[in-house]
Amino acid sequence: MNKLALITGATSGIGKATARLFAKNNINLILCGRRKERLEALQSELGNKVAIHTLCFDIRDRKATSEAIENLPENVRAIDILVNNAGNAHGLSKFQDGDIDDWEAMIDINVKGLLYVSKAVVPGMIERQSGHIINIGSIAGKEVYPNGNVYCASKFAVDALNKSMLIDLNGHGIRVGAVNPGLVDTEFSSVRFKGDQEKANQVYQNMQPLVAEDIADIILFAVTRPPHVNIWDMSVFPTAQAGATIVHRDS
Ligand code: NDP
Ligand code: 8X3
Repeated sequence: MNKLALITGATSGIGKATARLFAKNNINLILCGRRKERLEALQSELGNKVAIHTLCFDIRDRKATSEAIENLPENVRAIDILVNNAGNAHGLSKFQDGDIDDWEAMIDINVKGLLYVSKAVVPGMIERQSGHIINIGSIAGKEVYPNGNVYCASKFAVDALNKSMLIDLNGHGIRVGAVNPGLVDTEFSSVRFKGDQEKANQVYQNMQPLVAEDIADIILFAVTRPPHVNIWDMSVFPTAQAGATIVHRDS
């Protein structure tokens, strides 16, 4: 029988690439995001391969998030794989110059949103004594870099929660693991710089970044290991990167 995966942030970047690759590998999907038209487009694109259910909600909204997941129809309630991917950076400035709205967005989406979704999905996994949770962290959750402050803090929280889930869910047959990417060329930088595409492009200038499909590949690898194998923590850089701020650029 096909497995069923719920992917947050499926409308773009890593989440979207993962949805496409999972569909190719016969994994049924619950696709989440705020942009309804993108969810519908992905449903039309992939719906001839696997069963697709879409959920349109803002992950910052605790009630909307739990209601969306808890009210899933009976045939899509047994979630085998949860990919906690939705997230973004908002701004890149010194701590003292930070915008509190940006700070709140990052904590609400990257940390609290991940918690709301997990809280709704985990009870079913415990009941079935089976499941696999993939948390998308970041090199920013391993290393603090200049001006990264609250984004880094949010991803350090993801790292801590990845460890906590592993420990607390131990004995319930549930696998937990994080994928922590370095530079991946998605809409991430465009969101971070509030639509300033020139600034966003500079992040990946004169170097070859990862693409979303590289991360999707790794996620698929993790979830297709035999049931006794749990890949707990993976960090992934483009070859030109050697740390959060160490990037070799051809000039
Ligand atoms: P994108 O901006 O391309 O995708 C972000 C996704 O998150 C979108 O699908 C978006 O959907 C969703 N999202 C954002 N805010 C909300 C919200 N309030 N409610 C629901 N969904 C939301 O970026 P990436 O694909 O790069 O990012 C995916 C993950 O990877 C993030 O957790 C990010 O921190 C992490 N990451 C990215 C790296 C990179 O260099 N790109 C490196 C390391 C980690 P919608 O707007 O439709 O709601
Ligand atoms: C995204 C990568 O280096 O901008 O998490 O923090 S970075």
